[in-house]
Amino acid sequence: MRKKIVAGNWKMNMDFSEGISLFSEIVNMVRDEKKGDQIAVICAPYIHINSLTQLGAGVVKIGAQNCHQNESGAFTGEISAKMVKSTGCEYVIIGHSERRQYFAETDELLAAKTVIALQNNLTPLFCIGETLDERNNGSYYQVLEKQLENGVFTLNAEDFAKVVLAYEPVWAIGTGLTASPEQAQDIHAFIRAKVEAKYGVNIADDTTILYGGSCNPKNAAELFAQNDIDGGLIGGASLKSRDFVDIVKAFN
Ligand code: 3PY
Repeated sequence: MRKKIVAGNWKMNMDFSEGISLFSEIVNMVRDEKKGDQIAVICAPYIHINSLTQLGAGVVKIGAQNCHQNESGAFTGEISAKMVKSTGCEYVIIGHSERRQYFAETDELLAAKTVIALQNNLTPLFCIGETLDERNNGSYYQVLEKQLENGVFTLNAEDFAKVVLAYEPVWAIGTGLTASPEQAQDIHAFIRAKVEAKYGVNIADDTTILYGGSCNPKNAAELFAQNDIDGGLIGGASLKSRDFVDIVKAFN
């Protein structure tokens, strides 16, 4: 079943007490104000995920922002999918453009992370997106197709059906620029068509595809009203409780 998801990505923000107080505000507001069947998720830094899972009480779900591709071992500073899952967390972002860019994460590595996340019953929020150069030189459809082919289309149909995709144009991340609803819908329809060609119409219809990239309370309703946009992956606006909850409510 296609789901409606609004997932906040706190990135490397919020110390321990700041995280608890922001999250408590979000939970109270979501509990009081949300009307529809949309799912609110906060993808927090690792230090928070266990406490937030307990505080969220299922009203707001928790995700990590990354996991290692190995089950365990001598990887100082890393966290495995199994460890993430053991905190009670349900989601994990894989392939955010900041990880592709600053940590040189390749499609092949991200494919391995997706497999291990699924083996540990985490829902991967798998990100794809083109840079400004790729948008301007017209290669963006090929870039996105390659990210899909090498990152998630290596999965069998049963596993792929558990993945949530997120289209995040790199040129719209942290820049204040947003894809117009038409530009975003065009890409989401393209992604769904690729999923259909690979896995068939039923899986394509059921695939949840989020938009990310400077999504905010002003543009969320118009973006979420597009046929193939099933929610958002929210950066800066997820650091303000009012803004994040207004985006969750943009589906109401
Ligand atoms: C943004 O909107 O800035 C994001 O990167 C969301 O993941």
